[in-house]
Amino acid sequence: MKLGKITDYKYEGNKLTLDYEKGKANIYFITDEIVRFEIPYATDSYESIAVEGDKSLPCEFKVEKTADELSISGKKVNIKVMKDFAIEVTDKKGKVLMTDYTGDRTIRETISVKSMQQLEAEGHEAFGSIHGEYKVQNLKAIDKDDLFYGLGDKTGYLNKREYYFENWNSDIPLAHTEAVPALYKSIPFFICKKKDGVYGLFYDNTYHGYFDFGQENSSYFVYGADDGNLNYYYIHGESMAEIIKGYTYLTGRTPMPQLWTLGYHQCRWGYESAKDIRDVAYTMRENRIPCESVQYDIDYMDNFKVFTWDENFYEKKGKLMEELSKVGFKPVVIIDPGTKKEDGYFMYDEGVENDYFAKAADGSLYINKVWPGDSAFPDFGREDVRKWWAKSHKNLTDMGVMGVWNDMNEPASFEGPLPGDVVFHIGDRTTDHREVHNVYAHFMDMATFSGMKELTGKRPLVITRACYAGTQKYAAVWTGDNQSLWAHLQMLIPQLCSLGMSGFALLGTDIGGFGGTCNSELLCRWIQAAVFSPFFRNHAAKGTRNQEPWKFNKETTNIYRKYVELRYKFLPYIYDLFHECQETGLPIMRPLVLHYEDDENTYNLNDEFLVGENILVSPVVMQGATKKMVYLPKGTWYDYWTGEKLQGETYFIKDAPLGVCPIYIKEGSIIPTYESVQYVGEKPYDKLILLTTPGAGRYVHYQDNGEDYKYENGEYNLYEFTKSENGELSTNMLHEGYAKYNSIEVSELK
Ligand code: MIG
Repeated sequence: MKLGKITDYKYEGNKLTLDYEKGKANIYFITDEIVRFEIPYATDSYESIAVEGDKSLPCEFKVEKTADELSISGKKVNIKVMKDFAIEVTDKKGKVLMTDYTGDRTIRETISVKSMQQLEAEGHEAFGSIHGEYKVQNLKAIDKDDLFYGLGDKTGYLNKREYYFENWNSDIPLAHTEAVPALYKSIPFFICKKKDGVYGLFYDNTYHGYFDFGQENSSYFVYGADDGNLNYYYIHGESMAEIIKGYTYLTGRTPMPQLWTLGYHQCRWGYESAKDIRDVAYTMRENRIPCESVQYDIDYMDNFKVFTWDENFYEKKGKLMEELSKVGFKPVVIIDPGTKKEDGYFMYDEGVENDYFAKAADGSLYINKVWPGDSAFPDFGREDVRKWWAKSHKNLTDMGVMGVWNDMNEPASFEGPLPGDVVFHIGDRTTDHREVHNVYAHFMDMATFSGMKELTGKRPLVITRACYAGTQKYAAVWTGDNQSLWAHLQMLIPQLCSLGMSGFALLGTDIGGFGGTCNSELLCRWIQAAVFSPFFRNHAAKGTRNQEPWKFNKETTNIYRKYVELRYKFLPYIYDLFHECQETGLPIMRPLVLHYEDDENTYNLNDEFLVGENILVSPVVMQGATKKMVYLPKGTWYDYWTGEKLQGETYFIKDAPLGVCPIYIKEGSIIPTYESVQYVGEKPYDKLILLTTPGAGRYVHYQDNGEDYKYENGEYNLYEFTKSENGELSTNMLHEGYAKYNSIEVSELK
């Protein structure tokens, strides 16, 4: 429905209310850079789940009515509001950044109805019709050079232009390719990079959403949602990095993790007994492959009942965990939301007694099947339910559990999807599955985070499969059930970089691939490509070939060890990037375009990434390849393995036999490193080794106890290292509140 012309407006505080001939609209000025646009189709008092609390800051916007339009002038942007709530944003020089497309939707190419029917009769899909008309719909013009980045865990490549996606948290058992429109996560945020300018849009609406970036028609993109308000934030910035800063200002930033969580993790669905876990843990140590955890998948539970422990297969509660903790293993266990329907099982009884579970439309308890069979689904949108769930983690922490891995929280179900009318709540408000689906995991993760924080006093490790925008405040993510395919190794780079640009810093893939059959070459290349993924875990499905490196051959084990050790060496650098993320929201793994926006060669670079600004990784991701075409951006770079000096803005071929992953360090780098250990905590980290490259540079290094919240009271150190052109290094303490290193050494790469 079109709103027609503006008839009146009111400007109060930071809110502009517009009356239209056929409805209303609102504009909220959040900061000089962030403006929220809303057509309150469903409610006039929408409370965001992603954005917590009032984020508005004092800012200046002047509003003027001219003929049929409103002209708004701000400090950073000017905004024109026109009929039908069409919006145009220009920069202060008058260049149009974003403008609504006001024409009709038309398909780029059409075929005859007859051909279409023939195709469909044979089971083909024809590109010849519009994906859908949506209740909430917003079209914006696309310029010839526009590129689209972000949107969370979507498949395919970095640049989303000409692709179509949906937001509906989905557990997809098929291979994740660019033909799959939705995966586990819904993050309705993206950056549009223009030839001369950039902007971000965050469509904060939790209903099933749709994004067509010019596939239907190259002159506009379409955003749609099944219900709710049109509710989007325009985020201004001079660079992509500034947009990410603005977006994470709104939705929050990945908090400081515990240091050990950044180490290596081994996992498999199918470690069916204490013996399996023990064997893997001790074999890790025997092979001298550093490792923090051998994670407990659903097999550890008694009949898949959450917060229980199967003593038949896994021995006495806590015994195995205690034994392995003596050699440095930190217990991490899986938890699913589905709660087994079984009288006498404490979680089910407590949930029923207190009315904590979702209801069917007729008011009866809603039941669907998941691993434990018939199960009920906690109504996590309610605070009392989250408190109960949080407290229930005591069953785990009493055994020594240090990290929780939330799975199946799309929510996934075995007997068809949950119907749209299943009754859930958001706070005290009654609503249904259609609105809650995409935030179900978000609420569950909030509960897990607060429970683990309260019970352990440490920074919680919560790993989640599903999420919504803003979940980065509570959980790390992994990309779900990938497969042992070269295509999935290749996708790791754009997928993690896209999630990174969408606010998620702590993330990773199942190394080696979850489904399917891994082989030694694929595993070697995967550990290399993943060596800087912040969440660093090898995981595989039950029934697949075992994926611990020694299950292949000696060479694989040696290559694997080399890269896990490399990871442990760079731990303090990765940790520093998390510290930086608190301020900037920038991810750890970054696409080159994020720092080299003027360099066209980076716009569609899908097989390289940066780690912070100083390290560039160009892994081999093709079967059989022993050479890699590397692109280095502007500047001087040094080959990490040979010390060779290389000039940027050029492509070249690097020899990369199976044991070599091309890595480059930028000129003037000062990179903090540690000596590799078998696990974090094996020895005190009392020696810092600064890996430097020639050239002047400056670097700030952060150090704290790596575990709890004492840093909030000043218990941390900030070292400022400066290096002059002739290589002289000086240290200045910017903050001193924690035991300092015994020694700081310099090791120059040349
Ligand atoms: O239906 O817990 O993505 O990591 O190993 C499968 C068993 C359920 C899916 C997760 C995967 C995990 C598996 N889970």
